[in-house]
Amino acid sequence: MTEPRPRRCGYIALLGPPNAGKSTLLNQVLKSKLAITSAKPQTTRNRIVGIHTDGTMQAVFLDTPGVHEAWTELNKAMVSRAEAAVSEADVTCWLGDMTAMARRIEAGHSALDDNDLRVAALLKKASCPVVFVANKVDVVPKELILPVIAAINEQLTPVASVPISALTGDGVAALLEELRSHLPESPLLYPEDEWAQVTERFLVAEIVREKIFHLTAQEVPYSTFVDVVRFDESERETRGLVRLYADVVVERGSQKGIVIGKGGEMLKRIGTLARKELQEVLGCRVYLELFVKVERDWTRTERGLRRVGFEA
Ligand SMILES: Nc1nc2c(ncn2[C@@H]2O[C@H](COP(=O)(O)OP(=O)(O)OP(=O)(O)O)[C@@H](O)[C@H]2O)c(=O)[nH]1
Ligand SMILES: [Mg+2]
Repeated sequence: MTEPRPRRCGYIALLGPPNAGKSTLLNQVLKSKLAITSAKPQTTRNRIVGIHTDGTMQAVFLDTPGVHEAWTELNKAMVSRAEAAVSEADVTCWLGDMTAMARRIEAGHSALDDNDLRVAALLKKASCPVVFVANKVDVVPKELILPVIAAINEQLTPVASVPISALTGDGVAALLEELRSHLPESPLLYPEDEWAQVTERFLVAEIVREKIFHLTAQEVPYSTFVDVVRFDESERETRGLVRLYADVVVERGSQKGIVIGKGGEMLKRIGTLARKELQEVLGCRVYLELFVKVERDWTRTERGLRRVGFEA
């Protein structure tokens, strides 16, 4: 009989430009949806903790907002969240969006754009090892992977480069094995069965926000936050029903009109999609009431930022 391998435990930051697939990777590792995702950049706003535990490791993943040039107070706070996660991590995954990188190479440009260079600059200052994760290889010609890895190596020397598809799960087992080798041997950091560190209230707000990301355009998703004002579980045991009341807060009157839509149609679509998913996530029937409100320029005020969980 072979000796069991000692358990290694630690923190892993997922860092990268917006849209690289950080949240998709987190969900793939956890085999459930913890972090919301969308085809639009800057979907994730907060640091989200997801825990993968098996017989050989406990990997505490820190999903972070995409690193980008930040103008508003909200965006600056998002980028500092990402930086802070790296400073806590035992190892950082630098996620590259291979579709974007391959496109740039094919057009004769450098594989890395300004956001990739921002990630590189941040990682050069960090002391933890970096694993480069070449994501989205399901849709990228194989011959473009090596030139991208070469361009990454010009910036810094990762301890490894691992091609994966966060969407299909290809390469994710190999990535976990690589990450394990950079974690210290240690007792568990969290109980064996704990897989996330978010409240149901946060999940509800995020799922509604995700539908807004999917259904509205331009600046609207970026100007929206969701505040669950009442989470009524009094009938959860008896009738298998949770009643949820949430404010959808936007910055301007015109945005309120868009989120509500003609005859309330848009808000209805958002509500229906969110409710369906919430019933799965909460494992019971859900009554969901959404109310749209305006808080002028909340992305630019200290008070607004505190409302979305950022201490100014
Ligand atoms: N084809 C393909 N698409 C992917 C893969 N991983 C992620 N995506 C898609 O890329 C988009 C962005 O994914 P997210 O996981 O939201 O990206 P993110 O890095 O968390 O983005 P931000 O939170 O905005 O920083 C979504 O449309 C995903 O479905 C992949 O491996 N292959
Ligand atoms: Mg994300």
